[in-house]
Amino acid sequence: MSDKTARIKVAIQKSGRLTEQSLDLLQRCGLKYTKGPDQLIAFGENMPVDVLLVRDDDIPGLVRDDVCDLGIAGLNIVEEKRLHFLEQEPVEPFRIIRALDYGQCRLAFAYPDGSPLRTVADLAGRRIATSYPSIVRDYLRRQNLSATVVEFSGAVEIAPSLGRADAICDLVSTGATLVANKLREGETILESRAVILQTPVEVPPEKADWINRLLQRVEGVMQVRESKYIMMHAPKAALAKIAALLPGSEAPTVLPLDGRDDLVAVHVVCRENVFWETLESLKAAGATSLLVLPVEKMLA
Ligand code: PRT
Ligand code: ZN
Repeated sequence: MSDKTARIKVAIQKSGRLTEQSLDLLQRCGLKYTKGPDQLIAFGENMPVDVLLVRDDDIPGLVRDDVCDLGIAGLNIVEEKRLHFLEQEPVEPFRIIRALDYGQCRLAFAYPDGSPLRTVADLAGRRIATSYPSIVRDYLRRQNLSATVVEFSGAVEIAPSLGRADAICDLVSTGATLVANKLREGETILESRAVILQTPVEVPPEKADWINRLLQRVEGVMQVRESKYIMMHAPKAALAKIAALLPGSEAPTVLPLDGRDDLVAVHVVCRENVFWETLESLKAAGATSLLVLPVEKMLA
């Protein structure tokens, strides 16, 4: 097999809300890259991994067609395309293998202020503007509702004021866009975040090996983001109580302290964020010299 086919291709968004965090994730997985002259491909220098920079809408198709082995896109786009591809051919077009910790938003209905429409049940026979026609149709079908889906490729929120729709179904994060357009948020039909997709096609072993390594590193990066290393001094008598207060931790390392029979040093990795309240409870339980450190890398 030529070196070219053995390289893993990962599609990510070229320029948009997910770009920076997707590139950051790959860098944290150890990837160093140089961008090609057209800025469409970033070539991995130290791993057999190249990154294709494309519009997010193209990512599910590139992974389905096995042009790319992996892709990172919002679940909203991924689910929309998945339903669309399934309408064409009843085989799963790709595998969604990992939810990531960025790109959070929700796909929700919204109704114009002052409109008699209040819930999904009121949408029977009405027009709904959306950029997610397959997801909305699928939802209406499952709710046994018949309504007209009007497809908009952008600026969905202005459809009601243009007289093009009675309600919309669009992505919301803070809700400010809805408020600015005099719309009231209704039911959420999809909770979304960035996800990793994998080609449905079986990959050769040398490629599979690198894909697994990359995914294991993603796992490590995700865990590290939440994890903290905590160090403290604790009275031996309070060890059990202190251990019980540590959020999401494994068995702590307990070390003797020179010249002290009553005190020990406790070191522990917590796989959850450590809040001030936790530190205060630890202190109240007798812990002293508390130190919380970020974790740089982790490999389970
Ligand atoms: O050019 P390309 O096609 O690649 O980019 P795009 O314009 O289609 O996508 P982009 O960059 O806007 O968003 C990429 C992905 O980010 C989306 O597919 C979602 O998975 C995720 N995401 C997270 C969001 C939002 N939050 C979000 N708030 N995508 C869009 N919005 C929009 C929403 O459509 C609405 O217009 O922001 C507005 C609402 O925001 P709030 O904060 O006012 O509620
Ligand atoms: Zn897009």
